[in-house]
Amino acid sequence: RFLTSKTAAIVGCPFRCPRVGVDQGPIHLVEAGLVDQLTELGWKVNFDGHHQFEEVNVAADPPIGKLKNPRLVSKVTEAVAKVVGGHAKKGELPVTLGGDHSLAMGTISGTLDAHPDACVIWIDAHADINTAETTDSGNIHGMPVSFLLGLGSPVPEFSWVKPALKPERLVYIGLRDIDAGEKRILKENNIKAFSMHEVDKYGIGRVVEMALDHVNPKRAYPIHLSFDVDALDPSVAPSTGTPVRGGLTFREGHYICEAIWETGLLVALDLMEVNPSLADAASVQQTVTVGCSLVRAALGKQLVRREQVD
Ligand code: 6HN
Ligand code: MN
Ligand code: MN
Ligand code: MN
Repeated sequence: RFLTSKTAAIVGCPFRCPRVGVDQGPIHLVEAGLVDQLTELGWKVNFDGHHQFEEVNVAADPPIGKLKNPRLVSKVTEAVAKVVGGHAKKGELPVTLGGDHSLAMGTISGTLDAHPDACVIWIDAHADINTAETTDSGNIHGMPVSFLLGLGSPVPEFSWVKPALKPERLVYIGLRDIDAGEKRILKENNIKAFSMHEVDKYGIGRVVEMALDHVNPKRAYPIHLSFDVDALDPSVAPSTGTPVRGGLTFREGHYICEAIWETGLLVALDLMEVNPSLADAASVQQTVTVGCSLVRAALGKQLVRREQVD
């Protein structure tokens, strides 16, 4: 409804932090044939090579407070915001492949620039909502949501990030590893989260429905889906930086993507934290294959339905 044509713009972001350097995740996803797979689904696919990031000298980027590589992350995510926002304004569907989940600071900023009333559905084992004050690790991939909401004391390096996301337009599914400070932030800001406990209790079908009812009660707002592959169980997606056991099954992950596609409201997709350097070849292939499959599901791969079988 919000897209002007069936065009998907692949934004490959080979970027990872704190380990500075190239992250092969997005490159593997494209090499596995993602562009052809989406073309087969009827999309015009716009992909002109992976995003080239400006180099920031590590020596010139010491921590600010606890934040690691702040200047690099800020520059990269600001560039991504412009690219994603540009595609979204043209009525295309940006599909960002990562890479570090800090990238979502950029992708969601870009989406909200083009679609100010968009809501965010964040699929993750983690809440990624630490502030500069609450973070233990100093890794900015654990913090993008707080920047988007404007929580915590402002970090001047990130002054380009507008606090454009409202807490009631955000919902989580898949959580199971939340820091104490994050728990407090979720509570204080009344942010809705469906952890694995709720997935077990209600089933994924009800959970997705409740999540949509919360964040998008009239099914009127555009949807940004940010999917961290570590939401899936490590037996399903092993090649990722911070795996946590007890995650979503293969089908639960796909169901989320399919159900969001069915709303007709998807305007942006992130597939994040695919990290091939962290595992053996078979695990990498498994994770990359699942990643491509999730993107296809979110972009409308039709399943054979009961009513079509009967
Ligand atoms: N991710 N809460 C931890 C931290 O370092 O702040 C883990 C964050 C993981 C982030 O997986 O995108
Ligand atoms: Mn990361
Ligand atoms: Mn994440
Ligand atoms: Mn995560």
